[in-house]
Amino acid sequence: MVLTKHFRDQRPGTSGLRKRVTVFQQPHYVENFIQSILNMEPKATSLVVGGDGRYYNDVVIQKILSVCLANNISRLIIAKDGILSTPAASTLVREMKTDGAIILTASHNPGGPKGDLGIKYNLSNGGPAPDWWTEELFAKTCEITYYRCLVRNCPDIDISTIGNTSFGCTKIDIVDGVYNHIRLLESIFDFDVIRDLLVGTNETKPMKILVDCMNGVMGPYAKHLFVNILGAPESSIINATPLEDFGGKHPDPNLTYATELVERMKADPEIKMGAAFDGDGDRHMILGEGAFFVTPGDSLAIICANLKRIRHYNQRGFKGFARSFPTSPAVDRVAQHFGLSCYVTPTGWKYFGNLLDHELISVCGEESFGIGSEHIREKDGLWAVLAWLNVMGYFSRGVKSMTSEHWRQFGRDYFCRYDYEECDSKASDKMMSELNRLLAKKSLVGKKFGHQDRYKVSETGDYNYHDPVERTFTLNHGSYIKCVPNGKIVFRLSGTGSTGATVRLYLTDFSRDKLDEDPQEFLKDLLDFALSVSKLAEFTGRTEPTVIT
Ligand code: G16
Repeated sequence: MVLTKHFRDQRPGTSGLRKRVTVFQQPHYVENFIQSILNMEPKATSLVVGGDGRYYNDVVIQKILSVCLANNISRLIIAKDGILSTPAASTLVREMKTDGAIILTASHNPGGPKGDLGIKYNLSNGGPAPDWWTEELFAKTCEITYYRCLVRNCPDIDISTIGNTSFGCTKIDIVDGVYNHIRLLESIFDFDVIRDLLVGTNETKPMKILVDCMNGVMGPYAKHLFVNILGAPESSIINATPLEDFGGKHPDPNLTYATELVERMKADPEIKMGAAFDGDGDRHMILGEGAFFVTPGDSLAIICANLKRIRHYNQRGFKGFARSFPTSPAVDRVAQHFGLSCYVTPTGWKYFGNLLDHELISVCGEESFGIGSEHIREKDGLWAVLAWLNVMGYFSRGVKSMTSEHWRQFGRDYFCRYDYEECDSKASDKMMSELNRLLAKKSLVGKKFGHQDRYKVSETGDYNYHDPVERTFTLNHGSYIKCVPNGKIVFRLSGTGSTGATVRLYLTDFSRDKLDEDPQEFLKDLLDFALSVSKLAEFTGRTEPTVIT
């Protein structure tokens, strides 16, 4: 038993505790947090442990094992070398029926000694712990006075070889996380259809794809799936070696950071589909010929519109869909078309858990490049890419043609997100509270703006969510301005950054017949209005965003 003092900054954000590596390097910091998790789950007897392989993961994993062993957890399932994608962790929890998982990931945030690290806890359904749980966890981190761990100088547990071992009364399974997850995906999709697409048949030539693993956890998964199983050439996979610092890159699959993929697709029109994953493999980006960009909102809608072409959903049927509040409503139109419900949740995958567990929805997604389904309780980059390939194989169509066809049928939802990263926290908080005061007064309602008064403000406020399963309310999940006919502006502060504040500004609009406009041009009037109402430049000093997606 080690006596300790509490840290005041261990409140989890949108997706677990994310901080600079240097914060986790403080003595007792990791052990306090892990002991607090175990104090939250005193009956837990079995856990999955793994992470995205970033810098300092190896040290943290040994600390986690030490605390878990000293707390007599009876079964630990650990990924070989500690490297496990977040969707594979969710798969293992569900298949091995463990009480939960401790997942080391800061997802798309940069890694390395000066980068970020994260720890999150998933419950026995395989999904991220909900708000009430993380709030109680935070309270436990504030009360902690001691933790248990193995004696100092105890040698590290060898996690480099697959197999079973034991330590005291704890059974330890070192597993290959790739295998279980891909086997699960094989039970959902028609791999023969995808193989024919990628390898070609007597009548069709092979379709060239390029998959960018961004030096994150996905390299081994992508090689095994696309090359060994589905027959694509090895050259289809790039940046496939997991690196502690992601090769100095930002492992975020968007047009700004997946530059190699974008450049190579622009240079080679023979590459018909591009995909990129983030550091822990739950996010993905889809590109078509010439680096044609599919917004995540469209990707979600197109997959949902074509679920009947995917074996699992065709056989079992599908119940409903869900999206986060800032995500474009493209999927709502698909739900309406099928006569199904589309739930709108706050930002963060944890809000989909109840809807999936109670079989209210089959597929859900967020604008931040995350889509997933009922098969696990995390977003799943591989699942999304396979869904596209399966449907493309079914129709023998490319990404661009499928997207254009979707717009012709449903109309086009234009979407842009502007991120202003590492702003001054106090200034950003002030901007948001002034904005919320203004929006609560409703004084903007009725105001016209834009070219030829294109928009009229119809509603303003801060988004509150009513969970239909738990019947609880969670408040203040995005300051919004809705406009007729179809415009929407949302501001919120990120809950995953590690320094300063990231202001996110989301813009959406819809057109039934203008299908080929430049999104930034189409949304320019909304952007100008959002910037003037929020006084963003005045408060933060920022005149340009750091990332536009
Ligand atoms: C961001 C995204 C959310 C996402 C969250 C966690 O949160 O906006 O949609 O759920 O990251 O995603 P991941 O686990 O891939 O990091 P925030 O609060 O930074 O906007």
